[in-house]
Amino acid sequence: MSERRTDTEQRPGFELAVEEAQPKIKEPPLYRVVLINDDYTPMEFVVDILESIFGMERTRATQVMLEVHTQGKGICGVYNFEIAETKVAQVMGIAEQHQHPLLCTMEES
Ligand code: TYC
Repeated sequence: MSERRTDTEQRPGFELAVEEAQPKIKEPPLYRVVLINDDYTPMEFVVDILESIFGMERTRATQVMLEVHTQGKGICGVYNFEIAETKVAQVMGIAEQHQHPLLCTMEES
């Protein structure tokens, strides 16, 4: 009985082309933590927040606060979901304790 072979099996010159599968996992998304301007929260309070929660030097914290003040919003940092969410909660918690209307949000980057 003759042996049956197809082009894609055993004949010389008909090797199978092997394509590597794409990895099925994606990098986790990152989130910008954003401060929103308002007319009531003291500038000094915002600078303190940027230093204590976002680890900024005073000069950088002042720049970012002024950017928020003049542009309406500004980025405090970019983090994974859990860290961004924690920072937003910390900012909102401290603002609430001091009865300032400061708003902080996160957006996918
Ligand atoms: N606009 C505020 C003021 O004039 C200062 C301020 C800056 C408030 C940044 C909120 O996210 C903010 N006192």
